[in-house]
Amino acid sequence: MSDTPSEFETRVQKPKKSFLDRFRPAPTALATAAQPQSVAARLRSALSRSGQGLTDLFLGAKVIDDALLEELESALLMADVGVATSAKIIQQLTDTLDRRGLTDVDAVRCTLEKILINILLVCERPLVIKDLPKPAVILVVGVNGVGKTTTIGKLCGRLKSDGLSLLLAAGDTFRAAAVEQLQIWGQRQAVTVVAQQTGADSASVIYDALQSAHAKGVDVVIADTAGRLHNKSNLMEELAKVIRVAGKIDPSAPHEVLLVLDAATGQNALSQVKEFAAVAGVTGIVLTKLDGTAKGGIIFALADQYSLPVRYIGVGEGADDLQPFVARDFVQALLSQDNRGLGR
Ligand SMILES: Nc1nc2c(ncn2[C@@H]2O[C@H](COP(=O)(O)OP(=O)(O)O)[C@@H](O)[C@H]2O)c(=O)[nH]1
Ligand SMILES: [Mg+2]
Repeated sequence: MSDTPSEFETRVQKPKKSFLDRFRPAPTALATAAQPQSVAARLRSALSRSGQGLTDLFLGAKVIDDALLEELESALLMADVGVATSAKIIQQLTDTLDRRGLTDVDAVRCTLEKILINILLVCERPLVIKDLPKPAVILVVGVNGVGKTTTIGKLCGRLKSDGLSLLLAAGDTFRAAAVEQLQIWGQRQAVTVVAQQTGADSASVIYDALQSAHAKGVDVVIADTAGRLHNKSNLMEELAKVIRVAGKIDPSAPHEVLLVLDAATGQNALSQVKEFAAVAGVTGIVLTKLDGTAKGGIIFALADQYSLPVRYIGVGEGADDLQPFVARDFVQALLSQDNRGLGR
């Protein structure tokens, strides 16, 4: 999709200061910071950009006609649901309308909600650590800047509050700043970080971390990796090596390969899934930055094409801004009419 705002997008532009800004914790906020909003409200405000086209549509609509369906399709495309998946949604909606002869805007909105939830239900498979061997080895992969290290920091907070002991592996050995960034999160969450000097072999850092975790009886090891460009084959080979080396300590490791995707990437996220799945056998997705984009609809295309579990969604930079993915909550937040009122 083009980045130039269309007439439709201009019409639904957000106010300058988003509602979210008032509630998002400062980047330095710790997991213990008071939460002024419920989880549902935070999700609603995070998804407001992606869903605003849809909610505006229904608020303004009086009758169900082809024009409304066309506008709906544009709104889905604008939110980056993608051509094929948008067409499927519209088809399912028109089939239901024809069958049930719906003329009421609210009933149509309800039907749309059900269709959207149904698409996403296949992704609602949370990460359950207790079902994994001990230590559970989670390898976090994805291209540069998508939020891997931040997600690891946030995940530490969640898993620690579940009573699990953790160890982090600073597998992004490309940049000194990457190791430091993970160490800062480790300090905040009081979790040990296994690291080596910049330029060291990433596989060897992860090997050390796994040995240490076995020796100490740690529940979970989370390994960070460098932001591999999915079209750079040497970097992908290095990732394959990390996986082979982890398997020397525990043949079943890694038990979870989390692919982090930036929601704002749009349709490019689909090719990232394809490339990383081929090399690393992705078992789960974390979709980040849903708070800062109007492209949250990419999750429908992901669900439709790959059916991979979406383990978590990222809705901000703070320690509390990681939530397990729940299809109904997500769709309701996306379609919530509160967005409009709250955003003004
Ligand atoms: N708004 C927002 N920013 C995020 C989110 N997740 C990560 N970030 C930011 O994205 C930037 C890159 O994150 P980082 O974890 O370093 O990415 P990495 O290169 O994949 O490890 C940082 O400025 C993070 O604070 C999110 O869910 N929402
Ligand atoms: Mg990083």
